Amino acid sequence: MPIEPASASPAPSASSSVSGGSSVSGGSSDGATCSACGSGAVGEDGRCGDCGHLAAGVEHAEETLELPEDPSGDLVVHGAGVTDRGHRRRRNEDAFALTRAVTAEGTPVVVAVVCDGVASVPGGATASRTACDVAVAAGHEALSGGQDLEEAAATAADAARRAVAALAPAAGSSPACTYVAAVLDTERAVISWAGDSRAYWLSPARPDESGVLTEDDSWAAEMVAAGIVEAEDALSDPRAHVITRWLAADAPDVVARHRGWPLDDTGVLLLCSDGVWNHLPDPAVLAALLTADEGAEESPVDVHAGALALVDAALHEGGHDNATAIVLAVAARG
Ligand SMILES: [Mn+2]
Ligand SMILES: [Zn+2]
Repeated sequence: MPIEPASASPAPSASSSVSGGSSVSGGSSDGATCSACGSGAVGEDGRCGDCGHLAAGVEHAEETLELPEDPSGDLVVHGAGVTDRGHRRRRNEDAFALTRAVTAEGTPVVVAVVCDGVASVPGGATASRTACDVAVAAGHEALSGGQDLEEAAATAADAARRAVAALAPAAGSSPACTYVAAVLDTERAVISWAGDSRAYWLSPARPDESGVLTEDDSWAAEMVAAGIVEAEDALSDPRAHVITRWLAADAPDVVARHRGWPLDDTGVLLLCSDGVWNHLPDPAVLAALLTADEGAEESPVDVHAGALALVDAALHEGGHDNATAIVLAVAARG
């Protein structure tokens, strides 16, 4: 079993915690044994027939989620995630998880993770799938055990780090991935990251209030932050997208960074891999791709259509990389 904590406690099945359903295609692990429950067979759709767990390397997958009845609040969270292999890469080494958890006090919480497997070493798809599964399992356990959002976010990121590090063979290169996660209730989110997958705050009604919540762990971002290179020059440098932090056995300084963010009902939290933001780095452009949900007046945007639109826009721009987006909208309960 390559997955350290998940072998003892299977990751919560995404399909059991979604209300809007899910779909997936092009699984490359058809016929394999499920890495989460250890007994089910992975079907043509990339999912375990027993527990619903999503295998690594799935070409295209979608999930939707709505936060369950919140006894204390008048806000609700709608979420949707989409990942796609893109047009140029042989397989999808991105992965995502979108799940619902409950705190010790009974408050519903969303735990969402996007990881991007590093393509230059083998095992990127396994690294990203492992990090997502282990992070949500550890995050759920931490929340039900009494940890607050900040503590649970740190617990999840650290569990993911250790699990990906444990994938490393005795000799040779270590499977690696980036990590960006959000642990949120209807009032605030804690964002965690290592690498260049990003979190954005998007305001469809006021696009100029949209912005990036994470700082890339990349050559370009570090050169600009240090005042060594101008932003325009940094991004055209061949080293621009070399990441400076990641999850792996051989990663330097792999403690994820964390940032708190207050939520209100006017905006949307986006988690995405660089396959989306490389094509569409401008937060206002991303916000403009989200559309109002005509059918559900309680959500500021149609989260499923929004996640699909973001990934489709990246594919339309060339789709050079795997592309993944999770859209989380907080809304006043209707
Ligand atoms: Mn990528
Ligand atoms: Zn299974």
